[in-house]
Amino acid sequence: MGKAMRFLLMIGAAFGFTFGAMGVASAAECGSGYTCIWQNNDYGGDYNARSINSGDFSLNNAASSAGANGATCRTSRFYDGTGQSGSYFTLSSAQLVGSNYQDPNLSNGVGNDGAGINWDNRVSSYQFLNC
Ligand SMILES: [Ca+2]
Ligand SMILES: [Ca+2]
Repeated sequence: MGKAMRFLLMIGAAFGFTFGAMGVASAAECGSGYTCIWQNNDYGGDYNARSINSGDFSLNNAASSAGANGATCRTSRFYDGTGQSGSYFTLSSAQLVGSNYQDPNLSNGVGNDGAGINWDNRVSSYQFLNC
């Protein structure tokens, strides 16, 4: 196991414990291979994580924060419409890219392709890309 991976696991364990103790879902809970959305800002409230190639989130038009952690796919795309339709924004995998992989407040823009756009309570579906 590399030094960087050990560090990430340490950080993940630390955050998991801290936020777990407070009863609040944390970004660290977007596990390896998942793409994730949360009902509230700062990764709070109801949580929906998916690991299959594409589909609809059960938390529909309610997400206020998001994260991506693809295990073999470098990016995750989040769509306004169901069935991967309409406009979208893209986040990178936390473990494969390590930057631009989460956003605590979708209302003020998200990702590079969603910059400056209000994405609050709009996400309906997702797709893993660059696999
Ligand atoms: Ca919301
Ligand atoms: Ca929508």
